[in-house]
Amino acid sequence: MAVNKAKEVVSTNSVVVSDKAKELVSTNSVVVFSKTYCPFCVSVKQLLDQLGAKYKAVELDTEKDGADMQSALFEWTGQRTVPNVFIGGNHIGGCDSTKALHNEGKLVPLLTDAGAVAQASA
Ligand SMILES: N[C@@H](CCC(=O)N[C@@H](CS)C(=O)NCC(=O)O)C(=O)O
Repeated sequence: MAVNKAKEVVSTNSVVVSDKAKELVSTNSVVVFSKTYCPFCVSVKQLLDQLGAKYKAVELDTEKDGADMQSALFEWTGQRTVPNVFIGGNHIGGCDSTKALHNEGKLVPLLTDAGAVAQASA
């Protein structure tokens, strides 16, 4: 009985954490799920800073429910690593994918469409 109750709590918690991740993604034009010590995360945040993009960084190593959120992100996106980047509600991927988009000239348009960078004035 106690075991079942514990399972119920764990499963309720993962639903809550999963909803929290989805809420963050739907209410911010850019979200970087990150870890403070991760060099790939630092690199992707530096790129966004250089591009003048507004973004929400969620540092999973300092959040109380960070480990649960990382599991929820894995279930949702199939990606276990950080950074885990979302733009305009869409899953982009990690550092490599974000940089590849930038090298193809596709990152700034995505950021612009999402409202994370100002439109260049004519
Ligand atoms: N190729 C990946 C590398 C990402 C990566 O290896 N991140 C490490 C942290 S530096 C990671 O998530 N390790 C597993 C973990 O922290 O749970 C990318 O481009 O994002």
